[in-house]
Amino acid sequence: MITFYYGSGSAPAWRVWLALEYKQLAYEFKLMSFSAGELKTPAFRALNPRGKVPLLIDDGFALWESNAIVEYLEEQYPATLRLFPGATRQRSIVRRWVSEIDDNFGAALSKLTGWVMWTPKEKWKEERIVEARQAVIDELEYLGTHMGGNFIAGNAITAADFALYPQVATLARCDLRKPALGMVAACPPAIAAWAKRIEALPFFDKTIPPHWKE
Ligand SMILES: N[C@@H](CCC(=O)N[C@@H](CS)C(=O)NCC(=O)O)C(=O)O
Repeated sequence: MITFYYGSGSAPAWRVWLALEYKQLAYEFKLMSFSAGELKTPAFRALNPRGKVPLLIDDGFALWESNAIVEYLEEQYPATLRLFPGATRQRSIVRRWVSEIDDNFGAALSKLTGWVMWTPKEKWKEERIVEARQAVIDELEYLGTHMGGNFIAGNAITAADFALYPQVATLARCDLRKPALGMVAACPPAIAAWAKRIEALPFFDKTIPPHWKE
């Protein structure tokens, strides 16, 4: 039995949720509260000493780190829909994309969210926000130009799509907090169309972070 520990709004946790749903695996869903300190309790730290989500427990086996979890699900449940399909080279391209997404788009986005989402408005510094915004837009352009087809690594859904989507979705949250950013409007058409493809997946609505629906 799989137990999935999740925190609302966490992009890495969302990527695991998308993978679980895509693979149609049965799991128990544990919604953890960041603000109530549920990830820092001794009981949770006994499961994940880092005190973070996502965390997966599968028949007593505890695993954290979203990318490791998605790869684990792929290998442990080979009869499910594949997220690393094809021959060795195609799979290596998926893994390359996942790394590229985290190291480049993810890094740029985390600067922007740091300056906009997690800095009190009275401490905002316009210069560094403008710089971080441009770095995210540059990465979006890169992704839009180099994606392999209808999806990031080609014409089939792979782990690369689920690695990226929650981070792209976070752009709308940045706009909510600072509408002048216009991050969603700045998405290249190829990325906007790709996001719509992910949002059209039959299980997608279920995975929207619960507090975003409020
Ligand atoms: N590299 C990790 C990142 C996990 C992570 O940073 N999780 C955050 C939420 S996005 C967390 O649980 N933070 C809780 C805390 O630091 O208190 C992964 O991909 O799973």
